[in-house]
Amino acid sequence: MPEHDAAKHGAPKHGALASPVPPPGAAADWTIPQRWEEFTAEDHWVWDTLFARQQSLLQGRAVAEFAQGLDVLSLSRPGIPHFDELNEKLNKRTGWTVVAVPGLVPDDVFFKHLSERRFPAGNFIRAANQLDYLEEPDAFHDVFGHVPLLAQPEVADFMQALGHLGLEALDKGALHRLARLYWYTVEFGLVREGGEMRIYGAGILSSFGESHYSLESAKPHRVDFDLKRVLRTSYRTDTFQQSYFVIDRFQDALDLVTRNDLTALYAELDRLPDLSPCTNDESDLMAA
Ligand code: HBI
Ligand code: FE
Repeated sequence: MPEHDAAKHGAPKHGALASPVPPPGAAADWTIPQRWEEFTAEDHWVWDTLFARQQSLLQGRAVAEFAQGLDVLSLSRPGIPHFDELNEKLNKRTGWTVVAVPGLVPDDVFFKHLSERRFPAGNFIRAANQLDYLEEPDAFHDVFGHVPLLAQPEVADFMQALGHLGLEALDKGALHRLARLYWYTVEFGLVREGGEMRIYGAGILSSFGESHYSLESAKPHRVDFDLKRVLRTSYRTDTFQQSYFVIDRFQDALDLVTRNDLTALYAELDRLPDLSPCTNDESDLMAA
């Protein structure tokens, strides 16, 4: 269970407080029909407004593959994307499918979907008078923030690997560690591109404030990705991140999760104290 809850600043609260049984109308895997025709003109206006604002802001800030993903999936067309049309393109590229869910789903359901290349997207969009406030991941965070990079083969493989690792960690009572890896990569990851830092984390890509803060503020630590350190570092869901972890290539992230025995790592790290995202001084790390 994530360390803190109550979301602010556009970073949706991940971490399932979902009840164990699917709500009425949802399948056993919590999926629901998208019923795209039921989205209102205001819902589409919210999507278009957030999309236009983020698309211009992310130029020169997001990793190049993000804009490429928006392009190959035709996500620039107005209105909330119709999942059938979106999945036709996405499935051809990396075999992924976006499925509609009512909201947060239980961790086991979430990671099972990822392990089978299905990305659960919240089938609702935030209110027009709350463009920068989000309780749970909505369609804008999930589809704009997560889906474009699922068109990128290494990211597609990485997300599926996290699905399997999530189910494994659940069995081992180590979900909090895998959730940290998910959080500091998929949600709040930074990557080097041509010597510059760029954004690839969905929690940042879908947040106006954090798209600025993550690259420009002097406050947060931006540290080289280190698997053990990430698995030991807690995170906040109610503030902008205090630490960002930077990878050099998506392939590196994939290699890290496929070439390391995470279960053995969990046992080793259980003998060490957790690290706060606020600290960056070696002494804390040396305590390892
Ligand atoms: N459910 N719909 C949805 N979206 C998420 O991002 C999500 C979830 N359930 C669990 C969950 N995330 C987290 O626990 C993981 O990030 C660890
Ligand atoms: Fe997310």
